[in-house]
Amino acid sequence: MNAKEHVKQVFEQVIKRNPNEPEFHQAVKEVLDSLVPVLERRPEYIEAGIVERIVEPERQIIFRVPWVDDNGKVHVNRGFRVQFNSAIGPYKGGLRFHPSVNLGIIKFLGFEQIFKNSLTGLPIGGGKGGSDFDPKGKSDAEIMRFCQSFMTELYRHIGPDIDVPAGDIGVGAREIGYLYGMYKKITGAYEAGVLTGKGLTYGGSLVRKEATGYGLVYFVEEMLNAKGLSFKDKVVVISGSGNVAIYAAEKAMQLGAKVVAMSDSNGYVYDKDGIKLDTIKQIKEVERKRISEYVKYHPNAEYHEGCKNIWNIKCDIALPCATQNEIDAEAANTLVKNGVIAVGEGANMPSTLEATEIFLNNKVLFAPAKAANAGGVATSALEMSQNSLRMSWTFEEVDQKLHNIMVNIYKNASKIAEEYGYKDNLVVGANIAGFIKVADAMLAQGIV
Ligand code: NDP
Ligand code: 2IT
Repeated sequence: MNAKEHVKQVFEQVIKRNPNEPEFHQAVKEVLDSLVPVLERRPEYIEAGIVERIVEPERQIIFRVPWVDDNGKVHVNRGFRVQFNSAIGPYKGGLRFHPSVNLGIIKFLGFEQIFKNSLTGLPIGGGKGGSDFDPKGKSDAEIMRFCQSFMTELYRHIGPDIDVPAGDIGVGAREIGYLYGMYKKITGAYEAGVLTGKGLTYGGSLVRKEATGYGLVYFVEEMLNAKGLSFKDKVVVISGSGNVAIYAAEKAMQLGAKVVAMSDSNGYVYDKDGIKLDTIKQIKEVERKRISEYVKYHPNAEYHEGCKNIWNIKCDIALPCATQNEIDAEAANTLVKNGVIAVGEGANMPSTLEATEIFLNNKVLFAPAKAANAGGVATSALEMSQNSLRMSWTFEEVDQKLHNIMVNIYKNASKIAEEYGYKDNLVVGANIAGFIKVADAMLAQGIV
């Protein structure tokens, strides 16, 4: 069968079989469209049903998570773990705690994770999980009880050689600590490699906290360097003010850029003299408050309600680091009109399909999420290595490895894009490069 027709049929089946999951459809569409030229060259992938199999999770687990709040009231949330593909390693991917979480969101994230993890060059399969639990406004004790309840079900599905969760939106070092404590208690074994993003006192890796943001900036710097450009003296806008956004800002500033705006889900701050990152860290990492607090410390900065308008700020480099579909066609057109040179996706799928098209058509240097934010999971895999070795590497060692991985991902994605006739299109390059390794492993392992 012809490759185009094959991809079309698989996509129709995905829509039919997974109704009401628009984010999952979107993620699949982008990848499948990129694969046509590979399938034309490699008909054995079609014969072995690789595409039909890769869009179907190996296993999807949905479970009840009951917990009791500080006033004694009972709540019931829903927990998810989608074990998408284990062809090249144990399932690996974060847990997201956010009220918007549903099966379709976890599937889109798990699907993306397959290709991202493959791009790192490390032996990790793709998975994702989470809950519709809202951590905002909850006490530490409530967060702990929720995490413990979540783990009393999740533990039976995970393990250092089976499935290794980590953080994502709403899940950071605090949550990983509570999750790990309960896993250890239930199993009665010190299996440090079952979770990553752990604290440094019990098996965590240096640089994991910084890794996604730093990795994003390393990737974008490489993409800029290839065109004789760099972060130096560039004006940068970063959405979000969570883990990814904060460390993207830190590295961009270290490379000489000026970060002028950051946001949360309520609004954004604009500081034309450059955001003071220590203030953001204090508000977000220590006090867990809203970004609007920033102007109390820096009265010359502006706070604006609503997070979307952050993309109206004129900038050279835009780094969306909050959530999916935060840049739509309108925002993309505004960024282009304002002269944006590069867009680097720190969040997963932050640009809609239309927005991505607009960037590519306007020759904006575009670093797609799967490639550009892979530094987090890559460093998680380095954490797993250190846990297996029962050793820990220095900050410099891990940072150097992370840097090399990001440079390699850039080189592979851009080389493959060019080989297939899509020079400078890193969307196609990343999708193809990520796919081939997984597809070859699936081919070798038979129809399973
Ligand atoms: P955090 O929870 O630390 O921060 C998330 C940030 O994004 C917060 O500022 C949050 O604002 C904002 N945000 C979240 N959801 C929305 C929404 N629906 N609308 C507007 N703003 C929103 O998460 P991370 O920094 O870890 O994750 C950010 C993105 O990066 C996600 O897409 C995640 O999947 C991706 N990612 C994360 C990796 C990691 O290692 N952590 C690795 C690779 C990708 P508020 O506090 O108001 O909710
Ligand atoms: O989207 C992602 O890559 C993550 N949230 C990190 C996953 C991980 O296992 O470190």
